[in-house]
Amino acid sequence: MKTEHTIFLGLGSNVGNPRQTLKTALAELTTMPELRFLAASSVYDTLPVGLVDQPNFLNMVAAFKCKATPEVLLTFCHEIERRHGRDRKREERNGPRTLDIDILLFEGERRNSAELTIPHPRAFERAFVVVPLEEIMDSRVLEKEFTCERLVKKLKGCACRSGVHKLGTL
Ligand code: PH2
Ligand code: MG
Ligand code: MG
Repeated sequence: MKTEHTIFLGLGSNVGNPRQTLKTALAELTTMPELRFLAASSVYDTLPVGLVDQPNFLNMVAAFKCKATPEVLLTFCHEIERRHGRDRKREERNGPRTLDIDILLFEGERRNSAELTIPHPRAFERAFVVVPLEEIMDSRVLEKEFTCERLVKKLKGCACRSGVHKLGTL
């Protein structure tokens, strides 16, 4: 039996039918044999960050137990994005997208390559991640640097809490 690691994913969408896309994407993640669903935040309507002239996003965060490596998990995320019409070759940086699935944290693992940086390099400065993440934090122990207390402290230190509005459950 392979070990399971707690992981946190950030989901976002601002093209097409974002609510339906998030719903389907979460269901697709949940049915993967390597992933075991733990918790999902509410859905938030969020002001676009990075490139402001685009529609608001819907964002949420979900936690799973994962038996795959971060690299394999990333290929799953990309495959689900692709199924929802995402074309990475044609898109603008920080621009509109049908579906974005980001690996925010992966218990016990760090990465620093062009393809994959874990913990996610910008996530903890962004209200659209921080606010939903706070909602599903509990006593789950993450990698040493992200024990729950430290993560909560880091999140509390984020000055960027505006521009996100809770819509309710998915
Ligand atoms: N994702 C981005 C860039 N800007 N803004 C919001 N509100 N939500 C996002 O998910 C988002 C963004 C790049 O992935
Ligand atoms: Mg992404
Ligand atoms: Mg992203």
